[in-house]
Amino acid sequence: VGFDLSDETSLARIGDARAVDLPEARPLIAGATSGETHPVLNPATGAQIGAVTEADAATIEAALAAAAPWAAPVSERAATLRRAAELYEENFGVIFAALAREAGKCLPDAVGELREAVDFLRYYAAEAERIAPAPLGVVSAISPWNFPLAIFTGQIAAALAAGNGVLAKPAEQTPIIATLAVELLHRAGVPRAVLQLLPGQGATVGAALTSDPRVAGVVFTGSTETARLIRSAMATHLAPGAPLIAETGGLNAMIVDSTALPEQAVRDIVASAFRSAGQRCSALRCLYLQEDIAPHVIEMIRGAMDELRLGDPWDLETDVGPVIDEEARGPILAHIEAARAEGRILHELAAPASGTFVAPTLIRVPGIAALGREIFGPVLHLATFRAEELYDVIGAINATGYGLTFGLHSRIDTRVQEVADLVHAGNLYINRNQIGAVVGSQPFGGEGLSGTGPKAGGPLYLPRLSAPHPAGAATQWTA
Ligand code: TXE
Repeated sequence: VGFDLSDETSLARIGDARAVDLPEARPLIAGATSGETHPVLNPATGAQIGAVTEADAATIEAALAAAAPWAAPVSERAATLRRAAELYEENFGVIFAALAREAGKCLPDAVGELREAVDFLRYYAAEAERIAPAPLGVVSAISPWNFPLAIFTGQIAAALAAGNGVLAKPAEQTPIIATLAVELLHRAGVPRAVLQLLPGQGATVGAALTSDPRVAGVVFTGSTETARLIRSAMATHLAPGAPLIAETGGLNAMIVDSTALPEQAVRDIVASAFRSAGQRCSALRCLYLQEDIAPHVIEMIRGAMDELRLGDPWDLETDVGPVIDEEARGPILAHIEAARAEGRILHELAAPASGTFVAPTLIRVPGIAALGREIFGPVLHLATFRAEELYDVIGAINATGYGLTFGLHSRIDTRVQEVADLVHAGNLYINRNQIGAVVGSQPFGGEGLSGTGPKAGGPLYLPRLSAPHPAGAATQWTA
């Protein structure tokens, strides 16, 4: 990737991007558009940073009527996606500016997100060349605001690599980043009828794109509740067997036993729970500490939390930016206040007065069952266990019904093996940072309430978005 936060030239170019103009967010379709225009706000300041024109019913119909699979041969599709990856890299300044201003992303998180986006483009290009998939038809891609570039691009890149047409519906909160990305994909050579962008509300635009019989499949990342709505809309309106790939929330745990290396564990705990202000589906929500090491490790967590800097996402010193909006912040603050009323706060920082910040907070809980649901912010819950309670802890983690990420810090090999076998989770992190995934080498996705699979950035993803090969054509799979 053509930038580096330790390199002077990159830093100068990033500095120049502070005041760069962002495009106006709007439908990008193969036809005329119309719709209402609304302001877009910066979560760190509340200031208006731009505007979005949301797709109305006529625009959605025009996009559905124009939508077409990508007829180009697989080599051309792959080359176009690789060209898009280059354009993403060349335009890092404006991309970082949009991620900071519209999504409140700190620079190191923005760098990680751009890397993941270009990895998805290149990975699915290579996968398409490897398996030569045939398209399903036109696919709807419904994405969230927490990775408004990486998840948005990953969904689209996979569907396009398989030769599908794509109707992309970005989250309400992040239409500008989506507009930037689709402009770059069009500039790389993806035809306008093949990739169309429809910004707007989930209940209107999202619902329309998941309940039209012209749609052959849906890729979705967001809440478990919305995934349920989409599944039932698809069952009523789409062809039988139309695939839904859903990646939803998690209630992620980590177990740290008394043989763990405390420095390493604490570094991983704090990064997983608080980076991106806890707004990652992979983030650690409930930490189980073995009782005999708990006082010492809690002290170390407090110290590491005190090192976190909250503030302007554009400032290189900042570790924790705001949460996405007031609607997201309200329930997180209410959850913290309920814990405070019960005297369960173990540590908390101070948040900047303006913007939608939530101070990183450590809360004592009896166990993961006390969380009930995903708290999508910088809040870490902590429980302790005695050696003989390990199986009860694993049972409680599995009983949440989610199964996205799970971390374990232990130096007993047999325990690592046993716990890894027993815990239901799509992604395991053993003695390492419980953050995200690596496209192509550690594909990402969960089980149970956390999603349908297949894992993003893994070899089963493209086949799910492709027409089944005719019988006997399995030889198209090459190693
Ligand atoms: O999600 P929604 P929200 C979790 C997290 C968060 C909660 C709510 O716990 O607090 O979900 O977030 C579109 N038909 N995650 O409200 O509503 C919507 O417009 C079709 C975890 O942002 O699910 C947006 O584009 N589409 C997560 C997308 O769905 C609909 C990331 C996601 O929004 C729709 C985000 C409908 N009826 C939230 N209603 C993760 N897995 O990382 C909404 N949408």
